Amino acid sequence: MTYDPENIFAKILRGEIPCNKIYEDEFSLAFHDINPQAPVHALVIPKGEYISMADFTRNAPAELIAGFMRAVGKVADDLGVTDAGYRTIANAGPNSHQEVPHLHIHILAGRPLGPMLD
Ligand code: D5M
Repeated sequence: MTYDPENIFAKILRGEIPCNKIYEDEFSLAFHDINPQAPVHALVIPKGEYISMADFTRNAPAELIAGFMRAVGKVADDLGVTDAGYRTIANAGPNSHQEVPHLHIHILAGRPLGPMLD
C-alpha cells in the first residue's frame, strides 16, 4: 500500500483544512477527534508520510519515532489525564477499522473505559 497524500490528516498537516489543535512540535501534531468516543479523545499524528505503526517503525528515522512517542505522553500530560489513566489505540489495516490511512494514536480518557474490545 502506498501513502495517499490526499488523506484527511495529510491535508491537516499541510494546513489545507483546520483542526482543533492541542499540541505541535517538529515531529508531531495533536488535535481533538472530530467524533469523540470519550470525554477526552485526542489524536496524535507524526509529521511525515506513514500509514501505520508498522510503516512508521520500519521506515521513519529514530529521532522522529522518539519525538512522536514523547509527544503522545506529553499530550496526555497536558490534557491532565495521566493520573486518572487513559487508553492509546493505533488502528492499522482493514480488520482494525482504520479509516484514515495516516498513522494516528488515539488518546481516550475522561471516564472509565471498560473492556478493551467491542
Ligand atoms: O480513526 C480516525 C479518526 O479520525 C476518527 O475517530 C474520526 C477522526 N477524524 C476524521 N476526520 C477528522 C478531522 N477532520 N478532524 C479530527 N478528527 C477527524 P481510525 O482509527 O482511522 O478509525
